[in-house]
Amino acid sequence: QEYTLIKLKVLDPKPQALAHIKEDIYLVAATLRPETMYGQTNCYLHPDIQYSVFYATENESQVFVATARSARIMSYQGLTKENGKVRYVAGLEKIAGAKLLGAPLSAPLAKYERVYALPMLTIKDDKGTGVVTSVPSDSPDDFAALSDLKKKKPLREKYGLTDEMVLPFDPTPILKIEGLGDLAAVEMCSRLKIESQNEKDKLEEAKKEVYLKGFYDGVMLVGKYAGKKTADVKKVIQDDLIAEGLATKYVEPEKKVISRSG
Ligand code: ZZB
Repeated sequence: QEYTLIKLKVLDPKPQALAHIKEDIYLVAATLRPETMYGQTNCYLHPDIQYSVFYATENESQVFVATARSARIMSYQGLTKENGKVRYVAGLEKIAGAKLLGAPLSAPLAKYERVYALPMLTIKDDKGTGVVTSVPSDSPDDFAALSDLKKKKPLREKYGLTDEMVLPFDPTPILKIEGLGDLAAVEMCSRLKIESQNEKDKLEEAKKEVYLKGFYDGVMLVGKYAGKKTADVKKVIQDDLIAEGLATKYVEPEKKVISRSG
């Protein structure tokens, strides 16, 4: 499975644990939906997942944050200096997501200049990079997690987040899906009366519906390719992002499990 690896640059003031690093630092998120990057409102980390901070690119001029598992995979895809080797920033082979929450980020193509790293409790540590970029207009999981944070001040406080990191960010219309409108994930969450990010089954159903329709037949409303179908712009937007150094490719190896659903 080939993903686009979106690079969200960590801005100042950096989280304390990363403040001493001189290279540019990126949270890297794997997605199959590069055309939705216009709708990013934040990035998600799991507070309890351990992330690795490591040198990336051939000349080690950049630092990536992702799970150790995905760092290892990246090292076999030319994303580190030496094939099969991951060089960690000293002392940062493992750092809990919690310590990176509230980090200000620059998200490629997003209308918000500055977004923040926020917690999501349903992130899996064995999929992608464990970093999930958030598009609440078109991803029901993302909308549910953002809504939880907006509704619950104690949840924000628990993770040391200020209101400014959460409240100003609303789902933005970026593509239109017939029958679901221009905020498909919001629409599905409302139809299925989804109240929180923990409603796994309903969210799965919402995701299926939005994916099925949005992946191919959505029509772009914003950006350079407005008016075109999502299926037709996916690849060009990926190419554009890569050409600008804002993304790269990432291939997730097949799981060694025989599964019919894939
Ligand atoms: C942006 C985006 C925009 C996403 C959207 C989805 C949607 P899949 O297709 O099942 O492989 N994701 C990536 N890694 C993780 C993880 N470790 N834990 C939880 N979620 C993760 O799922 C790939 C999508 O799941 C990725 O694409 C990412 O969110 C998330 F409009 O990135 B996506 C209807 C979905 N819409």
